[in-house]
Amino acid sequence: MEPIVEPSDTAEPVIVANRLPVTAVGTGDGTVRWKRSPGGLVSALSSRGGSGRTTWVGWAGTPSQGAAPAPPAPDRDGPTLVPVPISADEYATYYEGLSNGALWPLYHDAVVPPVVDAAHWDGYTRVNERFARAAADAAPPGGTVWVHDYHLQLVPGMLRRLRPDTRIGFFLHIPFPGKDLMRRLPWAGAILDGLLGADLIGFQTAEHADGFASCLAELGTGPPGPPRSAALRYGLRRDGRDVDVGVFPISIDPAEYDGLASRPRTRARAREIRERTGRPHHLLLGVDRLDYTKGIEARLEALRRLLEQGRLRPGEVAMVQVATPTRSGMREYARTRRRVEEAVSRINGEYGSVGAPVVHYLYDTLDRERLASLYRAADVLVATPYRDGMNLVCKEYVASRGDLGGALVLSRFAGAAAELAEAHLVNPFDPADIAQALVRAVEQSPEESARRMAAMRAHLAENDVHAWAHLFLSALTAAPVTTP
Ligand code: ADQ
Repeated sequence: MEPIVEPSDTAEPVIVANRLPVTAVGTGDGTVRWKRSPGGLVSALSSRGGSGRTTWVGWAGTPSQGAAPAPPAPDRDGPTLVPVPISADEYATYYEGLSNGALWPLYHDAVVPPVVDAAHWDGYTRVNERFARAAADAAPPGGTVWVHDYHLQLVPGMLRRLRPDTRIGFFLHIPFPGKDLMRRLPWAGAILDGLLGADLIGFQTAEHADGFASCLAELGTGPPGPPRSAALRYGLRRDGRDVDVGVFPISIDPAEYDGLASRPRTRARAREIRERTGRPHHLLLGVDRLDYTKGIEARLEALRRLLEQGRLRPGEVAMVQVATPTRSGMREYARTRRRVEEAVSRINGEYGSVGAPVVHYLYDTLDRERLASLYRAADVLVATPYRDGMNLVCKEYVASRGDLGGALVLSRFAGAAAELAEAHLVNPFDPADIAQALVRAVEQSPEESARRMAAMRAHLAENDVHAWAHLFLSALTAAPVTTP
């Protein structure tokens, strides 16, 4: 099969993601202000750098009637922004309903039951169609389009029909479930079909890619075959095209956190944090979106047990838990917030004293410099998701520890566990296991800390976000674009 279109000169891809890298915030006087959007995808892609000609298609973050608000003019090196409007009704069906009420819990091992509702699916389909059209309008002839995440799984198939000349990549930031979970979704076949519109489908871990393969085998077009190259995991033919499936663990820009954390001001702040938390021997830290998948309650329960058993003592141990507000209009999120705050109160009620709580809890979004000072201050970062595509927070922590201090307690069910073998790996469903790991982490010698931290930092230095984007885009552009 001969290539019918030469690759475009435009080196940078069109990025299609639910969110633009900025969010429109109403100011009350009818105008909007733009601020950086929360979340891992924005963190990862906005630190890629050198994105002069990138176009970014996405939602501005606030439901609108009619046209989306005009985006800010691009920075000198920033991407051109193409906002996709989403109405209040579509916010309820596409975003809260199908994406976050059905797909998010299902893809995270159904830690809460997914909500199945045909009206949500209709909204999801409609909004995916709108994104596909916007991408089709934005892509140059023979251009590359990189679609992101679970909100937009129908876009590759729709875009392929609109613009068969483009190369289409899809990357899923969250886990992909195996067939036993996926079959709960009445629209599993349509989602698999939508994804197969891509030339390259990327997952965070081999386990997620294998889940996708099991779904194809049982609920889709049949099992995929062997990969076309050693860098990929599976390959298949679809309507006379090659579709590649690969594993591309996302990362961060470690140099950025290394730089931030070693600034004198950050280090001074880190010392101040230790003062303000009562100069504990052991300072534990959790940083998460306040999401039921993140296992915040699991780690609080582990800490409570250690205090109850007297294995850690108030005054000697303190914990900072930063929880970023997220999806706060949804019932499960409100419930999780309540449960987390009850667990914090219970620990402080039982083991804290006036002016000296054990858990310092912030329901807030912090800037990177503040995060870096917390990372630098903490003896142990505790990341205990029940399920997580990757978990960038633990990588940010490692990158911030140029002093080779600190320890990482990490869930086995985070994608990052496949890479950071020197972390203390735990089963987040077992508070006794987390507790045991916390004790090991606080008791490890400085030499042991340094050994583990140096190994994890070496891994990150080789596998940063630039390498991630480069590997994905090279795999995507390696093959000629062909039609049947
Ligand atoms: P998230 O579920 O958002 O990302 P994560 O990977 O940990 O999870 O990224 C969170 C990002 O938000 C980090 O960059 C972190 O610094 C930032 N953040 C968290 N709490 C914050 C706070 N209080 N203030 C400011 N910033 C805060 C999804 C998937 C992950 C996957 C990423 C990227 O669920 O598994 O790693 O996408 O693919």
